Amino acid sequence: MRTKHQVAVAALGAAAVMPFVGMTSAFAANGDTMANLKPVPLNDVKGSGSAMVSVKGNMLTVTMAASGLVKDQPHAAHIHFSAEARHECPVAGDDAKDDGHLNTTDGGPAYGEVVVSLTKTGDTSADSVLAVDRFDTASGGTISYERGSIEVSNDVAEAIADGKSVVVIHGVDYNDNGKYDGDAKSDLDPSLPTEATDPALCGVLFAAPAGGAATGGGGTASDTTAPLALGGGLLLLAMGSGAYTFRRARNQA
Ligand SMILES: [Cu+2]
Repeated sequence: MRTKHQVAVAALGAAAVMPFVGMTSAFAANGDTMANLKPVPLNDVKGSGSAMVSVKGNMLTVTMAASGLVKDQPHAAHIHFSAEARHECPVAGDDAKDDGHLNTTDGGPAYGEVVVSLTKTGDTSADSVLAVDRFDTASGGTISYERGSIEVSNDVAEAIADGKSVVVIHGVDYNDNGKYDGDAKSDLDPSLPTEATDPALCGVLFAAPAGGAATGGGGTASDTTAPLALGGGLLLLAMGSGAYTFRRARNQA
C-alpha cells in the first residue's frame, strides 16, 4: 500500500516528465517503422529482406537484413522520399521507357528522391547516393546492416515516422553472371552499368503498431511474414520476440 509520501513522489515525477514529452513532440518526430523488402518487379530478383528505422527527433537508427542479392558486389541502399511521390514501391507499369526493367529513375514517381544513404561509414546524406566503396558488398548475397545516429531534417524525420518513406537496395544481375556488367548504362552514372544501380529490393517503412510491435507470437502467418523470418534474423533479435503484422503490405506490388 502506498504511503502519502510515495504518491507525492509519483505525482512529482509525472509532472516533471510531461513538459519534456510535450516539448519533444512539438519539435520532432518519434516512432518505429518497419519495411518488408521484396523484389522490384521486372528486375529478375529473388531476394528478400526487412528493415527497421527508429526515429528519435532528427536521429535515425537503422537495422536492415537482406539475402539473395548479387554476391560480393556493392549494393547502394537508401531511404527514399519525396512529398509528391506515391510513397510506394514501383510496379511494372512504372517502366517509363518500356525496356522491360525498372531503373532507379523509373521508380521515382513511386518512392521519390534519395534522402538517406545507408552507408556503413561516413556521410549518410543524398551526396553519398553512389558512394560504392562505403556500401555493404553483400558477402554471400547477404546484408546485415546496423547504424545509429543518422541525422536527418525535420521534414524527413516526420515523413519516415508517418510511413511515407521507402527503403531501396540497388544492384541486380540480369545476365546472371555474378557481376555488374552489360551494355546498358546506369541512369544515375553513365560510367556504371545499369545492373549496378537498378533497384533490387524495396519496402515501404510503415509505422509500427503503437505501444511496440511485439504481439507475443500471435501474429498471423502469411506470405508477408515469411520473408521477414528468412531475411530478418538480426532484425528480430534487435526487436525482441513477436512478429510484426504488415497490414498494408499486401497493397504493395
Ligand atoms: Cu535508392
